[in-house]
Amino acid sequence: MTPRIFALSVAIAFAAVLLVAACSAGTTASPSSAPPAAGPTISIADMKFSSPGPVSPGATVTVTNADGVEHTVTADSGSGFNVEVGEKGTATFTAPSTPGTYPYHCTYHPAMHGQLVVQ
Ligand SMILES: [Cu+2]
Repeated sequence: MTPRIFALSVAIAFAAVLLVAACSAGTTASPSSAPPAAGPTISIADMKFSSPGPVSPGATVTVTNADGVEHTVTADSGSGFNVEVGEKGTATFTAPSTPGTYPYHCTYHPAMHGQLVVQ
């Protein structure tokens, strides 16, 4: 191998390493910059809760509020969860770690009721 070809090989190998490094940097960086994966979501619209299916214990539950008024997702009993969601806002809370059915309501609108199933 002539020195010239050797230098060319080294350059190609170096470029390949840079390419791989760039790719892996891209894949490791994307999870933090991308929006969180869609998890269980309680949607509020027209003064009604729309609950997700059963969620895992300790899951992060997202609450979206399409209404022009503030709501809360408040467990009926105990200190299971209680989160305020501003108008057109989004909030998250942590589901209870104990499996069960957790009825909840909105403290501002006592007629609003829902149920969170943890299993
Ligand atoms: Cu409300």
